Amino acid sequence: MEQSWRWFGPDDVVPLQAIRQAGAGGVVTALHEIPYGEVWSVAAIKARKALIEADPSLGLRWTVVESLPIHERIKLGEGDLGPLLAAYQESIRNLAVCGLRTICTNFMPVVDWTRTELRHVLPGGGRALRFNEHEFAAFDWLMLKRPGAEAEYTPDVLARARDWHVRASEGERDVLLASIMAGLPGAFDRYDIPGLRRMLARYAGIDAAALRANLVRFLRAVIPTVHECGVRLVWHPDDPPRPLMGLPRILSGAEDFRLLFEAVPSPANGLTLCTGSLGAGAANDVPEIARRFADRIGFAHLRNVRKEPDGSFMETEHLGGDVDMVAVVIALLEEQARRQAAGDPGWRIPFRPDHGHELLDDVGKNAFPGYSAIGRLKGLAEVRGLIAAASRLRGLPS
Ligand code: DNO
Repeated sequence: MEQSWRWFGPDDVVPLQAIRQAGAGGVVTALHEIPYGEVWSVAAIKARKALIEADPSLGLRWTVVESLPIHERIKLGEGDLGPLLAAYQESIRNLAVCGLRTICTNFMPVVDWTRTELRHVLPGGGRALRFNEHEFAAFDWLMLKRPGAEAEYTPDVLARARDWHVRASEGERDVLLASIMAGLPGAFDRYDIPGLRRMLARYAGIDAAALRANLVRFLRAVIPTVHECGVRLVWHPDDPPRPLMGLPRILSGAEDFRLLFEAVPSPANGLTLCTGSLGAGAANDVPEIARRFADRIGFAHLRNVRKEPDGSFMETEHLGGDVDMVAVVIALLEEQARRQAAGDPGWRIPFRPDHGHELLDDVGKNAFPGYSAIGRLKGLAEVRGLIAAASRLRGLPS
């Protein structure tokens, strides 16, 4: 498997040298500064590539684009989409010209990954990302005051949400809003409460079926270009894999992926196996999803979560949560072996240690939430050990 590492570009507090020290060779990045819907020019892509390759002693290579974001109007199916679809296709062509072949994206409306706590203190002083159902309910029901929100939570969660809301200071409420909005680094909209209400209003008529139709419309328009360019578009699952704030989410589990690949069967239409996102869904058997959609997997995010009965979850150590990481890695190694036997020159699946705790000197460094240096280094090291052992014991190429 190809060890890689997410880097947010020149503003990332974790520098390229750290990637080398962690033992990864692949860089996962994006032109975060380019607003959604605008073309990524060949010049801009080349400049970022040159930065990654500037020090040959590091041996780094830009391997995966994460993400080439999809404009909200495409998800909404709003207005004339022609220019936005053309811009997306042009960016894909430009990326392909520069040698980039794996492009990750997602179809989550309004907000990307969502947590209520970005720095939950762990025993010993490390920090982790966490989703507290009652805090999210407090936000949705009592801060956003979304009509109908109350009916979507259990009485117990509502009682704890009210309690949290009564006790929370103005500052704590602001922190909750900022945590929920923190999902997307780079050039994107962050909403305040009135802005979020306006966005939700635009989605008022859009249920899961309508959103899915917009996804399929987008794919039918762009997949021919993706395919022609020899690129694979790999869909990141919803995180968490469930509707939020009344917004539908349609890439949350096996049935969603079945529908996606049935609607657009081209092999250029692929999957980012994000074990942590999928793992937060009570109904998701992640190793089973990995095996079932193995041939679609173009990229993997390996991390773990521990679910709690009320819908809350905690980001755990990479091998420590509910997801059977051993079984996932074996599924990926088996798929690699299949690709190698079929003569696919790109048989190695790129993966990155997704998120890490803030550990030791990470604390206070203000890295993007989840993207600490030492925490990810630890996650990568653990997964690397697992890959080495599993490949040796199963006789599979690593
Ligand atoms: C979170 C990430 C996601 C991911 C996008 C892909 O840490 O895994 O934000 O980059 O959803 O489009």
